Amino acid sequence: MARKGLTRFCGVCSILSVSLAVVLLVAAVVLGTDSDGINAAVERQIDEQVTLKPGHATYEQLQNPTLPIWKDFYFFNLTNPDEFVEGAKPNLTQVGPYSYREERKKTFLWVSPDDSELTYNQSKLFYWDNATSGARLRENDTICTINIPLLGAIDMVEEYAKEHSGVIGELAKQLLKEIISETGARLYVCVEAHDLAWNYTDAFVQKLNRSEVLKLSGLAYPRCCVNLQSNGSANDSRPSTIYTGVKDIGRIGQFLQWDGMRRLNIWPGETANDINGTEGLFFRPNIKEGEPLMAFVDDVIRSFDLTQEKKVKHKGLEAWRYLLNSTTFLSPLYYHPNSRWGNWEYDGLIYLGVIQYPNVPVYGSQPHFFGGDPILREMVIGMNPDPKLHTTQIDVEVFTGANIQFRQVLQLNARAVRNDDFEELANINGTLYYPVLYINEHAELTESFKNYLEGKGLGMVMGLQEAYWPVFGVLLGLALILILVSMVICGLFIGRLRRREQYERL
Ligand SMILES: *[C@@H]1O[C@H](CO)[C@@H](O)[C@H](O)[C@H]1NC(C)=O
Ligand SMILES: *[C@@H]1O[C@H](CO)[C@@H](O)[C@H](O)[C@H]1NC(C)=O
Ligand SMILES: *[C@@H]1O[C@H](CO)[C@@H](O)[C@H](O)[C@H]1NC(C)=O
Ligand SMILES: *[C@@H]1O[C@H](CO)[C@@H](O)[C@H](O)[C@H]1NC(C)=O
Ligand SMILES: *[C@@H]1O[C@H](CO)[C@@H](O)[C@H](O)[C@H]1NC(C)=O
Ligand SMILES: *[C@@H]1O[C@H](CO)[C@@H](O)[C@H](O)[C@H]1NC(C)=O
Ligand SMILES: *[C@@H]1O[C@H](CO)[C@@H](O)[C@H](O)[C@H]1NC(C)=O
Ligand SMILES: *[C@@H]1O[C@H](CO)[C@@H](O)[C@H](O)[C@H]1NC(C)=O
Ligand SMILES: *[C@@H]1O[C@H](CO)[C@@H](O)[C@H](O)[C@H]1NC(C)=O
Ligand SMILES: *[C@@H]1O[C@H](CO)[C@@H](O)[C@H](O)[C@H]1NC(C)=O
Ligand SMILES: *[C@@H]1O[C@H](CO)[C@@H](O)[C@H](O)[C@H]1NC(C)=O
Ligand SMILES: CC(=O)N[C@H]1CO[C@H](CO)[C@@H](O)[C@@H]1O
Repeated sequence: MARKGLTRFCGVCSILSVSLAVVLLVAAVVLGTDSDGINAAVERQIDEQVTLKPGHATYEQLQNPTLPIWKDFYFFNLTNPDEFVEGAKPNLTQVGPYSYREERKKTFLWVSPDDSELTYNQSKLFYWDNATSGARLRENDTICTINIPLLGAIDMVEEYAKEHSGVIGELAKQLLKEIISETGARLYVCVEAHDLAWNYTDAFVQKLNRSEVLKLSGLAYPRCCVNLQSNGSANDSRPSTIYTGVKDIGRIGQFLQWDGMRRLNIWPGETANDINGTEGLFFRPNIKEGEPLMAFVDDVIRSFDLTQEKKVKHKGLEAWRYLLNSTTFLSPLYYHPNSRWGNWEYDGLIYLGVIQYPNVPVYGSQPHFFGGDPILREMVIGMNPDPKLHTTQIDVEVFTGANIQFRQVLQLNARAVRNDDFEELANINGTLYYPVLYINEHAELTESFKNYLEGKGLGMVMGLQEAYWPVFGVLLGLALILILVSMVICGLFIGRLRRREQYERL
């Protein structure tokens, strides 16, 4: 009787341990072969965590970003203005960074009833930061550069004269010449660094703005001042609407409406007027290898294609590095898809005249014409392109899609064309793309932003990912041990039974 009980106990025991081992084995095999399934489960968890809802990191970051952002200005100071006026190549010396801390604040105005769209307005303010500016640089340093409003006014009057041939056109030119000589405008201006970056005026600009005659002919300058950059989002204060990711996580952060517009109406090509991509501070989560992204850059009022380059690591966080699509700066004369953005002659530029108000002949490029036609660098003295400094790169954290570090660079150039009617432009050698300044808007991952992301669920996700293979190993090991143990126990037991049976038979 006791023997029977013992046999049954042992049988149950080994059946149990074998089935547990089988379960563990199956779990390990599932984990090993169906890592996609497991990853999908983790991804769903992340998707849910990053939607723009109160309490989520993305929501808080959108409203009030804690990753510190700076906008740095590097000016190309004209050191030989008198020779330049006489026809010499401009000799430019880079001075900078003149560094401003950016404060981007959004006021959330409305959420759609199904939580899928969020409407806000935004203010972007900039504050001088002595600590991150170059040593001994001050906002009141004198910077000399080409006279952009003069180039704009001459362009405008020439355009006008083409449309009104004969006396009227000639009169307009004559009037502009009088204003130039009356106000003492020259081919270059020297102004304070702060003012050149944000807001400056002079007698010439004011006269253009106030002249009654110019006003009558529609040629008046519609502003009191020259604003290369705006402090306070003058043009970005009407509401914008973005997707929250609740319905379609793939579109999280993408614009439905920007600054009150669903489409732009400033670019010549249809698709150029689409507002595609996010504002660039975050993208969709779980980005795959090779996946392209788009960002809408409000400073230049257009979208850019971003191309994935490689994985990088910052403070232990993995990120995909994105670069501007290599076609971005190709001349539309040779790369036709770019003609939707207007026209430019040389590789390395983009036309930005349409975003200035009024249209002035301003072109964007990478700093020091990096990657551009060498002709551009030879037009002036002082260009030293460097891929380590002069390209745009955006590092997007692989799980959450948060932009954790970036460098967004843009140089502004004014086009001057030789014009024998105006003595100021009579000594220009053909067409000159004159670099005025370049801007580096940048952020570096801080320890506190990293901790913030980890506290908001990224830590758990990374833990899951890191625990994955160890857990697989432990499961497999346990299963093997259990099988081994039950084999040994049963072996021993069966052996003893046999011996006992043999003994009893004797
Ligand atoms: C810029 O160049 C002018 C001469 O053209 C000079 O007077 C001025 O000090 C320079 N500014 C800086 C910041 O070096
Ligand atoms: C340009 O200016 C720099 C600094 O003022 C000077 O060292 C250099 O010789 C100049 N180059 C030319 C070609 O004039
Ligand atoms: C931008 O505007 C704010 C508020 O009016 C002001 O405090 C700040 O100094 C301005 N920044 C610049 C660069 O002028
Ligand atoms: C600005 O920063 C420099 C160091 O870059 C420092 O020597 C200087 O005292 C600071 N000036 C002010 C006004 O804070
Ligand atoms: C420039 O500003 C500093 C203070 O930031 C001041 O000490 C200096 O006198 C100013 N220079 C001029 C030429 O106004
Ligand atoms: C620029 O400065 C002028 C004063 O010179 C001021 O009247 C104007 O409001 C300023 N414009 C902006 C956009 O800050
Ligand atoms: C001159 O500038 C002011 C302020 O920037 C603007 O309101 C006004 O309309 C301009 N004048 C003309 C004739 O465009
Ligand atoms: C955003 O909208 C609110 C409420 O309508 C308003 O008080 C605030 O001034 C607006 N902010 C900007 C930057 O336009
Ligand atoms: C850009 O946005 C427009 C309008 O939302 C859309 O029709 C178009 O497909 C988008 N283009 C790309 C490349 O995503
Ligand atoms: C650049 O973008 C265009 C679409 O605008 C796309 O067709 C092309 O494949 C992209 N090139 C690279 C290198 O990403
Ligand atoms: C004018 O431009 C031509 C090329 O377009 C160049 O060969 C020549 O050296 C330039 N002259 C001056 C004075 O810069
Ligand atoms: C592109 C764009 O919307 N520009 C606007 C900037 O603001 C001025 C004045 O409000 C408008 O006239 C422009 O259309």
